[in-house]
Amino acid sequence: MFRKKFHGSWLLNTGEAFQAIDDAVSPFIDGVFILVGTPATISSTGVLFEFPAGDTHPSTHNYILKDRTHDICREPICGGEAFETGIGIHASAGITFDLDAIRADEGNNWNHFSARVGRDSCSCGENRVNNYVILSATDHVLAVYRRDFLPNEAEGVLLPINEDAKFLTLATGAFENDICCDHGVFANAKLITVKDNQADDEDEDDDDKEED
Ligand SMILES: [Ca+2]
Repeated sequence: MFRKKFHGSWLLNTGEAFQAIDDAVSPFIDGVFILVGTPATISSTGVLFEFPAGDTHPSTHNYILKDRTHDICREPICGGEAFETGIGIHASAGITFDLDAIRADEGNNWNHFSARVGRDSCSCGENRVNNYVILSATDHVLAVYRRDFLPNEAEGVLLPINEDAKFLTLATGAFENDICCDHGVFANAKLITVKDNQADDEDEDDDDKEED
């Protein structure tokens, strides 16, 4: 489900909405989910998140994409700006990363999640998405970023992460149960180090491995 390759059709949920990812496939991805109902399971340990009912939909379109949005032929465009890297999520779906696996692989020398969060230019008029960045412990949610976006809108997000956070979830909800052109984008998504409350030290030890 997490690919650069274009699948090109609707993906209806079958079975469990949350699909845990085997470590042999990727130790950094805890799981993926289609947001078919609320509250929704967002981690392999059973963390539940109460999405608004309007965020749900029986399907998503295409995979969750590395370095592409669902305007598939181009590099990630977020809020009208082009990026080399990013994660594209078509509503209604999400992906959860295993922060302890990233710590074990790369060390724990980062303390924030950073991204340009928004939409590409695909438009079905006033149809909005809700984009989320959710931090969780093994059994409860710790912190949530949420904003709704129209096409071509975006904003910078900087979310502190402490040792209690075991999972990082990126999700795009339908907002009003309509997913036409609901292309959520998390451009330049990274785990970075912020010192003295300044975002001027972007450690290169980012989460690119999450995107493999
Ligand atoms: Ca929508």
